[in-house]
Amino acid sequence: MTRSRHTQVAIIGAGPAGLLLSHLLHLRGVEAVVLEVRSRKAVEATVRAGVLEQSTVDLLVACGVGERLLREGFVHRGINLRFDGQTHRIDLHRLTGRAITIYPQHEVLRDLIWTAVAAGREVVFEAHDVRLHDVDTDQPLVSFIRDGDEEELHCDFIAGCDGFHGVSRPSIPSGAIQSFEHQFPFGWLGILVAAPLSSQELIYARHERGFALVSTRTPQVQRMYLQCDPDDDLASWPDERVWHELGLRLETRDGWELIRGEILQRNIVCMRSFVAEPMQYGRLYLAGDAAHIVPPTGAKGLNLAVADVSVLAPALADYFDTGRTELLRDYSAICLPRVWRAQRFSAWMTAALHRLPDMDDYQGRLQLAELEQVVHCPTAAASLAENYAGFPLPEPALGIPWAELAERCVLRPV
Ligand code: RFL
Ligand code: PHB
Repeated sequence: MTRSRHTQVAIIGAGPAGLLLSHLLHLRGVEAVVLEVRSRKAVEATVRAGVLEQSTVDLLVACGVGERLLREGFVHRGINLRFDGQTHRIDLHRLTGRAITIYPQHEVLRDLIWTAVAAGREVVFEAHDVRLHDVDTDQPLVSFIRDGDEEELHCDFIAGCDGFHGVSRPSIPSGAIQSFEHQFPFGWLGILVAAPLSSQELIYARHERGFALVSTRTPQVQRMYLQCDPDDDLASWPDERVWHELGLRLETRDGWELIRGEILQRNIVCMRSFVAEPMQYGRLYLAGDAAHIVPPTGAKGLNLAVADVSVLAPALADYFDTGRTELLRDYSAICLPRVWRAQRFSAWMTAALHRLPDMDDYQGRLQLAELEQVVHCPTAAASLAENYAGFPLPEPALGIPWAELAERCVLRPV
């Protein structure tokens, strides 16, 4: 027999968007159930983002899930741009007063899952065949299979937080949303390495052979990326080729050395930009990668997901508290300017640092001139720094300033 019950908000996906939304709603006394197709173990083991903007850190700390982040995260006050054999530091903190924190995405997820479980909130892992029904009515419904049995979750709203390949966005009739998409003709090979730090701060390198990035996870584990063909097979990237290529692309004239180590994990990701407009349909609200994705060069995806739910949570809570619908109505309109700003910045960083397959020498020189402008012109450096360190979270509508909403959202747990 089909088990049937009701919750206020059905959240599809236990990524950063879904789990943080469920937490923020809980703090405002709104009940939600999270449905996740993968196992808890798989979710907690997925290696993805590493860079958190200041406003992301501030929100996670303010809402009580930032204790380990503050203890174990690494605050970086600058990043390096490397080109033509030279390294140029962009001092994010001096230029913006803000910094970034290196704390892996799966650690954010572990903190959020632990908090949900401790509070007795429901996160259904291995929820299969999730389907959305009647999203354009007042009584939407989500069906799914748990342990072989069908369940139905009646709800007031659905939050589609199931990433780019999820089921939420495809549940919206074609024609009700407009999609903007761009596919880049290259991918990234990402590696996790057991080695000490090669650099105190991230290095974004532009080279004739292609882009390279040196990032970190902990003092003992480093994260690095190499531009590659999106159709490359991992087998075509044996250890020796990876190190050789990283060495060439990161070479400097000042004797800097890349520290090698055992490659613990490797994967290839494709690079795509995408925006769905509006980010809502009927009683379904999309957040995070379900609504928009950016190439990872600007380190913006997770931060955008957090920004979305910082708007969606108070909007839903406002509805349940007062019956007002204005914030929900304006959800997309509030989020999209930030989304497009991140799209522009990510596309710009990507174009400035990558080698296009058909690039000629002239275009290569223009790329170098662009980077020279950034490192030598203070206003250009400030613009990069502002975008990279990130902007304050959006001011939701109804004239309620973000600070006041945040206070209502996080300082009055039920
Ligand atoms: P997620 O993380 O993809 O989570 C979606 C969840 O939904 C589940 N799901 C379903 N559940 C139920 N039913 C279905 N039918 C489902 N289909 C999917 C999935 O299993 C998953 O658990 O989306 P969310 O929450 O929107 O979060 C977005 C971020 O994960 C993403 O934007 C970032 O990882 C992007 N990103 C970075 N962002 C940053 O802000 N800073 C960074 O430094 C950064 N580095 C990166 C990145 C993304 C990368 N890749 C993999 C493209 C580095 C890389 C290499
Ligand atoms: C990462 O550490 O995984 C990382 C850092 C910076 C980026 C993308 C990914 O731009």
